[in-house]
Amino acid sequence: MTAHTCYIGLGSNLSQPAEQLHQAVNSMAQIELTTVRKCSSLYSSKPMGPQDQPDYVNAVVEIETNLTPHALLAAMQKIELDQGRVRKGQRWGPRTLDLDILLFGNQVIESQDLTIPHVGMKSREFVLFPLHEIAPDLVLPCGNSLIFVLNSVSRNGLVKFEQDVKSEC
Ligand code: A4P
Ligand code: MG
Repeated sequence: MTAHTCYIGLGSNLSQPAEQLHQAVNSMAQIELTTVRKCSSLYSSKPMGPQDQPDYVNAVVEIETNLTPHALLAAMQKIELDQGRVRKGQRWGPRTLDLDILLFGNQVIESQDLTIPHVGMKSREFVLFPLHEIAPDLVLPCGNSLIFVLNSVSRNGLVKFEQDVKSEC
């Protein structure tokens, strides 16, 4: 089995978002065949999508896993559900916890329920800045460096907290 380095984007804007993210990282550390390697700081971000919802807290975590991409997706969705995620069908609406698989090694995956790299990641400041904090030299599967992509987006009010998403990282 091959170990893959993966990046997970975390977001929450309901029910004590920072706490939701801490708890999610603790749960990720319990996933079989998976190790949490690095955690970004927490970031406060303006909502993308409907504006009549609270600001988000976002972070990015690096993990190493021997799971398949779909097994990892299932593990992430279980954590979302365990933390009270209710899918109400509103696109980009408020949520207790959203866990997106941003990158899975250098793989490109386009299946019905899984797209990697994550569709929106290249245009989202709340993904790119925390990702750059923990992986400054990253090159994306498309061949562009992360710093090149990062330079094309605005911070859009993104603010870094002093605190890490998980102090043990
Ligand atoms: N799916 C496909 N690819 C992936 C992937 N790489 N990682 C599928 C995770 N899931 C993936 O996701 C819908 C389906 O996407 C899943 O069933 C899975 O099979 P979902 O989590 O149920 O729905 P969603 O999150 O509401 O949809 P979506 O389009 O993923 O929302 P986004 O794009 O995650 O946006 N504003 C700020 N500031 N910060 C945020 O974090 N997040 C959102 C949600 C809106 N606005 C935000 C933020
Ligand atoms: Mg999602």
